[in-house]
Amino acid sequence: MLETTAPPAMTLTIAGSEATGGAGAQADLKTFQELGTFGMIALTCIVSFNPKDEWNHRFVPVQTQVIEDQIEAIFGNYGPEVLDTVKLGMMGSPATISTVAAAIAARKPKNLVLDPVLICKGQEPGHAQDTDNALKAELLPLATFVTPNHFETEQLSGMKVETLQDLQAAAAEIHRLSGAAVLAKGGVRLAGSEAVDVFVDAEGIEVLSAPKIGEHAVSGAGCSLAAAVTAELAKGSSPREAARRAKEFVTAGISQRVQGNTPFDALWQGGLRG
Ligand code: PXL
Repeated sequence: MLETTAPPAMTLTIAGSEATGGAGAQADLKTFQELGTFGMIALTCIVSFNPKDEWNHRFVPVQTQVIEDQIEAIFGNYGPEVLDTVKLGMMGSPATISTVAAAIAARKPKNLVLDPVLICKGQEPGHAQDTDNALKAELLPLATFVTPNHFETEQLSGMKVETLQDLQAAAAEIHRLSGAAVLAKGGVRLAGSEAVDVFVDAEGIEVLSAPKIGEHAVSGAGCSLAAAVTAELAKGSSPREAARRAKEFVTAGISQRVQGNTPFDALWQGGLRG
């Protein structure tokens, strides 16, 4: 007799490719798999770091029709009752944001985790500002969970963040504006020996803290954190529990980071394997 086990929880990321495998959809898919879910990708753009130009990001958008086609294929295969948890990563342009916002609004997944990736090294500031505005106007209202980094927390809250108290106030403001659960990342950007993140939902605020591992940001940490939240929500965790587990996943992954020729190391999603 064939042994049958319960089917895995399903997870989708709508995100960009980062070819070296540190960040983006690659980090998301590895995280989804590592945490025991069945992962899928609808690709929004392709980023290729340029070793001949200080590792700046070469950026190519995927045509909006092709983004729609991928999402149609995915939800055609697994309806919203089966696939109820979606992560949004790098969009890269206002046109992509509008396309994804319409596709998501039509399907209304129960959990929508927004990693509000605002700027990509090498993009023009004007373009980044348009993307920032579109993200705030069109995607933030749909999100049930949002994971801004230090810079994105300042942008979304309109507040300056220099201390843990500032991070708490800004995270609470983003929660107030969006209604979403917020996991605002202090990471290595706040002074002190601890890497501190702030979680806020309707039940209140919680500071998540782990000893810093070095003083440099690690590529893929933000993507993996939001993807781990996504996987845990898909498996049925509460937002608060998902935030705690995601922090553990990322801390372990940073301690097992891999080194290449880029000036930043990459998180290894297998960190909890021991
Ligand atoms: O870490 C943000 C990020 C997200 N998505 C893609 C990226 C990056 C950073 O390089 O390339 C595709």
